[in-house]
Amino acid sequence: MVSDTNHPEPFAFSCSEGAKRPKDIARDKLPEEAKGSSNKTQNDIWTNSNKGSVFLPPRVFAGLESPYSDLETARVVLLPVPYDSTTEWRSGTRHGPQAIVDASQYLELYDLELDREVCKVGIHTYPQLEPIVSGPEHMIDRVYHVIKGLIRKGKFVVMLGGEHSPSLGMVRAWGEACPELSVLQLDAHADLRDEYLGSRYSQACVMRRIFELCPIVQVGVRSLSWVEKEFLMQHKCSPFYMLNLESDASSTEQIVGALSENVYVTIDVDVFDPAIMPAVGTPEPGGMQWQQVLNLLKTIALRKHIVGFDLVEFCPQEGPSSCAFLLAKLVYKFIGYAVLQR
Ligand SMILES: [Mn+2]
Repeated sequence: MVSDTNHPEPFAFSCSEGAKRPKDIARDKLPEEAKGSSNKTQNDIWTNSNKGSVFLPPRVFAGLESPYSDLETARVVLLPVPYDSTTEWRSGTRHGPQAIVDASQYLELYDLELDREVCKVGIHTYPQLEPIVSGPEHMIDRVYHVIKGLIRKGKFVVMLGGEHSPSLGMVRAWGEACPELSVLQLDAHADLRDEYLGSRYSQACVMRRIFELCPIVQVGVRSLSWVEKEFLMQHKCSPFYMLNLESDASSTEQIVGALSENVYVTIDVDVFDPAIMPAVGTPEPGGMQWQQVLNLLKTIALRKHIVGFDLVEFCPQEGPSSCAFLLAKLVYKFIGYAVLQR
């Protein structure tokens, strides 16, 4: 865990040929007892590898190795923020970042759609950011300072939550670095309350605080309070509600048109339909489908400059392991769209 931008290289792999993962290349280097047809489980192999220092447990996104995982040369930095403090119903989003990194070991590094090995842009997995328990505003500040440092290094930063409130730290940092920033929010909920359970920095207030910084475009919303609806009407804002997305084929054009040139994207994974993404703190029926989300992100990445994104509110213990894999794939594909397409 770290709390600032100066950290040692978390892993030092000795093998660096091409875009391969440790499990692709290391088998012939395993100690004899970890090979062969014995009834060794994967855990046994990790244990044996610790003895012989053959390879390390895969705690890096997609199991990437040097040079593709090196901080200095990576275009992309993944920042895991296992913070989960203001969730009101099903907690456990603190386990989200690790579950995504673990599932990412099973990604194919070649992306059929983009016809590229996306990882060759360099994806560095930053050590998990240590939570602060004195309140979400302090955690938001910590995220803000780390992101500022990574922006100075010219990185494309992807935050893996954790709950939604630290997204404010990301937007604050990008708002200072980028003129005319707008924020695209994919979410089942509006998150526009001024205060919730005694805090103005609760995850239920995150988009209200972001709205105070820059324009927001909300997509996939299907649940909000009357007070939030009134707030939207007062400010002459209207989300792209789930109801309209389904019936209006031109909504993608309208969403693109509502965004400024520089776009930050915050994805609350409860925007997906609970049939494919039940592993969230606050599931809402009737959400977006996989291909629908990909098509939207791809179009926006083609037409706008995506500065960074986050993926929040994933609560792995509430669903099958396919959820973690879906999100690992989403992270990988969206990096491809945002970094390779323009
Ligand atoms: Mn939500």
